[in-house]
Amino acid sequence: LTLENSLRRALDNNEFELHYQPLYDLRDRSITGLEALLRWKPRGGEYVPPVKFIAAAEESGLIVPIGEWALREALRQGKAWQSAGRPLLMAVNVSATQLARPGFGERLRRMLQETGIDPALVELEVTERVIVEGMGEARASLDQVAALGVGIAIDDFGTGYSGLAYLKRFPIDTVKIDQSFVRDITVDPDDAAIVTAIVAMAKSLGIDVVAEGVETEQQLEFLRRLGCNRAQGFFLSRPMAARDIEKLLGSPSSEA
Ligand code: G
Ligand code: G
Ligand code: MN
Ligand code: NA
Repeated sequence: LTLENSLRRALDNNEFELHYQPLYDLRDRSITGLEALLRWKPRGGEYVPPVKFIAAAEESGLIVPIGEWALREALRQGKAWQSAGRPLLMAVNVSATQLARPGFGERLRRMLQETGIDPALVELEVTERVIVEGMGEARASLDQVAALGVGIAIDDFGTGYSGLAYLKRFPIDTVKIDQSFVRDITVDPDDAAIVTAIVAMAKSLGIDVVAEGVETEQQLEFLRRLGCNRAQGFFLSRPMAARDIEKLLGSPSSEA
């Protein structure tokens, strides 16, 4: 069986799941949102991480139905938590191929309506590739996403060689600093300088900043001192299944 055929079958057999990684406000270490991350669990097998199948899904075009399943499932879960008194930001990765497909904005509008989630609780994560190649349909899709009241985040920020002018030409709400800049931030002055510059620039443009890949307390403290107030990473929390997120959050009434 080719990988493409396996993925096709996985979709038919409902073998995809979403895990969720919490996003934190570093000032009080509260959870402000979640990033939905696709997982494939073949029947009777182990989880297959996205690095093993996203490329094949992109090449075959299967990323479109798989990504659409993931988006709908994330919105459904986000609405369930919204209704349970846990209105958290739900961040969903969307590939360039998905956005370039005509009708993306309309399908998103319908999913918002069907699930009933507050659009202000939804953010789509796109890479700079979307911007670089973002003439035509992808650009139109991003404008429609913004018009629906859904946020747009630039994922892996700083790795895309796309220049910076687009930050004011596109409706960008958030940049997510790529984990490659965070890894050595406490020991590499260049990385610290890059992160400092990103934070300052984003602040002056009114754009939110999230640092990715925080794996140590030292990195976290360093980021906080640089003025980066939001982060995610294994040190704070790993991606986990929905029921484990619920355990982590506890019941909203128990905190009142
Ligand atoms: O979970 P992990 O860090 O292994 O994810 C690896 C990559 O897979 C990330 O770059 C992420 O953007 C991508 N990815 C994860 N979930 C989804 C999804 O639901 N849709 C799309 N298009 N990409 C995803
Ligand atoms: O490209 P994107 O940012 O969407 O990818 C997110 C991926 O990063 C997920 O697969 C997630 O598992 C992974 N990730 C999240 N936190 C950390 C971390 O602290 N360290 C490392 N190495 N990977 C992380
Ligand atoms: Mn992401
Ligand atoms: Na990223």
